[in-house]
Amino acid sequence: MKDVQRLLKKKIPTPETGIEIRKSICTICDPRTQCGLDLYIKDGKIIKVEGSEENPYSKGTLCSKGAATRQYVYNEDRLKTPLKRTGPRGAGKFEQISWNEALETIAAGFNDIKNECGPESVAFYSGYAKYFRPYLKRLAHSFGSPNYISESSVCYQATALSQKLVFGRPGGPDLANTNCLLVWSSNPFYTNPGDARAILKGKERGMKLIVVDPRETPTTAHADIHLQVRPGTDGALALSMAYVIINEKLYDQDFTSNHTYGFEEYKEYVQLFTPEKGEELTGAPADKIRAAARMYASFKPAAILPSASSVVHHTNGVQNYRAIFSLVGLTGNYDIIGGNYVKTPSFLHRAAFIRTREHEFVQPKSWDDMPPRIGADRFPVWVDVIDEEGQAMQLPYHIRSGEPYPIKAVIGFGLNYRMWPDSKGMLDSLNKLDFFVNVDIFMTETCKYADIVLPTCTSVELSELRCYDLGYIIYTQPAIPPLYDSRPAADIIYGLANKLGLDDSLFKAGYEAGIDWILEPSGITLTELKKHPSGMFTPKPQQLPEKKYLKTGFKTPSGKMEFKSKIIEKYEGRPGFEALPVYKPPKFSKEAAPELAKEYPFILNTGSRLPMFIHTRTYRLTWTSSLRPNFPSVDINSEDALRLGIKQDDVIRISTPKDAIEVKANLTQMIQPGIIHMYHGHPNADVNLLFEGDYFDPLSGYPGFKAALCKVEKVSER
Ligand SMILES: Nc1nc2c(c(=O)[nH]1)N[C@H]1C(S)=C(S)[C@@H](COP(=O)(O)OP(=O)(O)OC[C@H]3O[C@@H](n4cnc5c(=O)[nH]c(N)nc54)[C@H](O)[C@@H]3O)O[C@H]1N2
Ligand SMILES: Nc1nc2c(c(=O)[nH]1)N[C@H]1C(S)=C(S)[C@@H](COP(=O)(O)OP(=O)(O)OC[C@H]3O[C@@H](n4cnc5c(=O)[nH]c(N)nc54)[C@H](O)[C@@H]3O)O[C@H]1N2
Ligand SMILES: [Mo]
Repeated sequence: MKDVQRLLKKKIPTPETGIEIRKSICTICDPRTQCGLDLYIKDGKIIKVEGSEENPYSKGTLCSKGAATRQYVYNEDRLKTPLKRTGPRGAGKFEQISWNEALETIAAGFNDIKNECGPESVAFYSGYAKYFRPYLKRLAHSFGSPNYISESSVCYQATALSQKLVFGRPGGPDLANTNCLLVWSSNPFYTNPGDARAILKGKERGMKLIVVDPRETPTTAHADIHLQVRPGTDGALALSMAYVIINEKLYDQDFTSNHTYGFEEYKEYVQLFTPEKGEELTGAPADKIRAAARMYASFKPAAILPSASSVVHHTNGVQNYRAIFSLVGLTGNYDIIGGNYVKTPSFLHRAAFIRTREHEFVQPKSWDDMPPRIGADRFPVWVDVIDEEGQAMQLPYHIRSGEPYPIKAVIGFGLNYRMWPDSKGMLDSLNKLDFFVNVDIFMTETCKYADIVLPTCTSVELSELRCYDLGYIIYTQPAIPPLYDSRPAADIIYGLANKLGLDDSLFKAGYEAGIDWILEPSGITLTELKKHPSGMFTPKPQQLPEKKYLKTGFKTPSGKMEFKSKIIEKYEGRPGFEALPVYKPPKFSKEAAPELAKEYPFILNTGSRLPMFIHTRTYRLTWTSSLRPNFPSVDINSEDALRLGIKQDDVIRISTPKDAIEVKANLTQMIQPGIIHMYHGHPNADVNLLFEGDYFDPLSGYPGFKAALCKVEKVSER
């Protein structure tokens, strides 16, 4: 074989082979991972993908999803051109149209609605993708609509809400410096490789690890103590740990005396939760509760790693998380190195230790100058605490009721109706709209119901700004041009701003000028960033002192850390609005609904992540789906399966009072007997059909995805 051919076969980048390496980031997972990519390009095509050694976060590693980048980018489901619906909604009949026609039709439709009903009648939605959100939110507000909403209304925001109620400013776990990590309902070995690496490193230096999880997972396998609770009982566990910490005088008395509000009432309430009571309520043994409380309170500094989803996907989620975060204050671990340390986000919730004007960019108008956001009437605490967005879970109700004003049009960037509880109800609501536009990379089921569908492209086909918590910043360059006639989401947003005729100087200045404007206070420019295709460390990282509250106080109504919430106090009397972090079992549980539990004896827990899937995104990739060939399936404990005569891959029916689905059984020891677990979002077996749309937490509006009741019957042998 000739030399060049051999080099070509091995995909070696040289001038002779014409193969070159371009840098990018993988955003199939979003937003905390963003692993660096080395893309081998030949004749404008990606022929090979590797993790980039230069990226200080991922250091050359990639997970199964990132390794399948080529299947994601070159997928046959990719949308190729803008489309206009010609058949009935859902039929998938479209005709190709030009970008100009598409954007003009959308702009004319939105402006008509604005003139007839007001700008608030158009909602701007983002699915799980993140990079374009600042521009989308500005578009909504600049248009005059308060209704920028996103998937974060079922992810992260309620965790933030709980922390903000307690501390004002959320503090993330300082994984690199902690001596005791309490992982409360997360499984980073499947969901966040960076955190998993930090846990392994921590273990090497002797860090203690406590994990609260109803299942056995790779994370619990590393734990010194695994507290295996029943789903949704986390509040009781936290209060029980507080009982031990307070009564054994392991708490930080200086902090509780000088910097907190409501400690005496909290202390009194906690007395109801002896470890024995804790065991009865949660299923975790009293001795382990005692041991965990002592360990967390004694090994300093200690940090809590929360989840964006598991604890808040409950009808009592915010109260449970308030009880959990109260432990951080109780033990004096708030805003210290190695504890839950407060970092100011620079861009898209990540802290690169630079000052930016992101907030001014995304919030060009004050909320007071716009009509109330979606969900404002039902979720006043959300409006008081969450600055970012409306409560997207209320979108279907708002569309159906037309109250307090009609919603006539929605433009979704990655809208997937199966994300909502009562997914069928969500689809019915979308079908009531006058005008529905969806932007996606792929022709999804939801796109089939849209009036106009716009094709966008993947991270390797565009330029985006990202920050990493380790003080690193990158502005990516396209490794290949956008495929077919697709466009980066930001281009679509800027194009639409233009066609809508918005009088907005930052939109008129263009995408890159906007980013430079955002970055200006940091002194970093895009010109500089472009010289570093793999990104760069922040030249002069901002110093962040510990205990910033000593100078500024807490950003809460009392100016202190609040065991008792003054914000919730305003609404006391409404069911679920108790100022103390009061524990209640999930609304549909044996404890709270014993009659229902007789007919529906299993706990239904959904959406625990699998390493190869990310919501609905990677089902279509051959490599990732081959790692889980019997998918979709539902997890059932082997003992329960034996009792019900169910074998691996038999078809079983899961029913709730709302609906039923049929799906293959996956026998496992990972979950406890009496619990059924199912992944969400699969078109062939959509578990979100089984949830009532109003099965939610009254404080946050989050659905009780992690604990409802169901029954299980065998349908057929495999
Ligand atoms: N591979 C992959 N990674 C992902 C995602 C993905 O889809 N795939 N999604 C991303 C997103 S959007 C999110 S929000 C994060 C979620 O990230 P994680 O929170 O780390 O992941 P989950 O698997 O949702 O939940 C973690 C654990 O919570 C446990 N759990 C379930 N119910 C309860 C409960 O009531 N109490 C307690 N204490 N634990 C409970 C589950 O058993 C599970 O092991 O992952 C992100 N990363
Ligand atoms: N039962 C149950 N339901 C759940 C959960 C659960 O645990 N249980 N978890 C909830 C949580 S925490 C989350 S975060 C949500 C996630 O739910 P979704 O937001 O629905 O998540 P995805 O399927 O990742 O993304 C939606 C769409 O965005 C498209 N997309 C990807 N990248 C881009 C892009 O750059 N631009 C555009 N325009 N589109 C893009 C994808 O192709 C996909 O069609 O699901 C929630 N739903
Ligand atoms: Mo999420």
